[in-house]
Amino acid sequence: MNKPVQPKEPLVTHIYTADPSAHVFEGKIYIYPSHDLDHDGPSNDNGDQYAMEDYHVLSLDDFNSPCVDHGEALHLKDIPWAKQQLWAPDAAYKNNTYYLFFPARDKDHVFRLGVATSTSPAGPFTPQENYIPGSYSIDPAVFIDEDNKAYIYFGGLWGGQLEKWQTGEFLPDAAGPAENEPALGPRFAELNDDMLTFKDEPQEIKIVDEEGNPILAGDEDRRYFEGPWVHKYNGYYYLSYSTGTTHCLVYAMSEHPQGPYVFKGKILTPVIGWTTHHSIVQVEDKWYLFYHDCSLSDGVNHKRCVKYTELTYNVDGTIQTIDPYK
Ligand code: FUB
Repeated sequence: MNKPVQPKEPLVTHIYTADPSAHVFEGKIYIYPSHDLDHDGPSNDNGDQYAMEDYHVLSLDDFNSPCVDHGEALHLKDIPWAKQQLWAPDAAYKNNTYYLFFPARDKDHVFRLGVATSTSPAGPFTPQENYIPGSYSIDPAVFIDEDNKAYIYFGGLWGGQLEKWQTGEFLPDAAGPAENEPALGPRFAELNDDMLTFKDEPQEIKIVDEEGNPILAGDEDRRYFEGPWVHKYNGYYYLSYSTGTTHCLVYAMSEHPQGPYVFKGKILTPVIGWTTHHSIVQVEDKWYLFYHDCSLSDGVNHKRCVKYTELTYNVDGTIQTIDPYK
């Protein structure tokens, strides 16, 4: 694809891509997406249709340039502990090394988080022998603060198995909280300097309303579902995520990386397709939302395409809601 990328258009059309995590590395915009497979297998609430087997890294020199596909950066067959389903990844840079964080089901069908390393932001990445000890569920997002501390956020309901970890152990038959109980929050852990291990056991992040009351599990317009992302703007931490069943990207704000986070509003109204997943990145003096929809496959949920658009803050730090099709 040699044409410059356009806002709200697929970054690439030769492969299906989803779950974009965008970062500026070495003066370019690197995007770490899932690589959706073109198959006709079963589709269900367990997410079996998301049967991805590898990662490709994409990059843009700038927003007037074509998108470059750097090819396969990591394959399932090379990850000793992983059995299936390479879902939404993220990347980070520290210790002169690029780290790719990713979820996959292990040999017991339990989702875990893995790490792979490279000297280049485009990979190829070499996976660790085992998953991060104490890790579980899906959708890792790593945020490195101004003091160089690195934090990982993760977790997703339903196929992402977060409900099954409420006691700290994997209970295969565990259900989520009742509608009038606090919703499950994403998990948070500080990473050790090696970027390969958690400093402490992951903690649950609290998301509350403006009065400090927890967002309830039945509040599907606001409750956490999957796909956490944390960025910092004007000294505040912004936790954004998907609401799942109501298909919105929403955000909450905090003065601390571990929260509690106060719910603020909607970033993106529903896209074509069931899932919605994103990242937010500053490029020079502007901010951008990377997201996906299923327009490239005319609405097939597991054949998605990554897009971007500019994101605008109001003077009070709130974010303007984006309609992906206007
Ligand atoms: O791509 C597989 C899963 O779909 C991701 O992990 C979720 O966030 C959703 O986008």
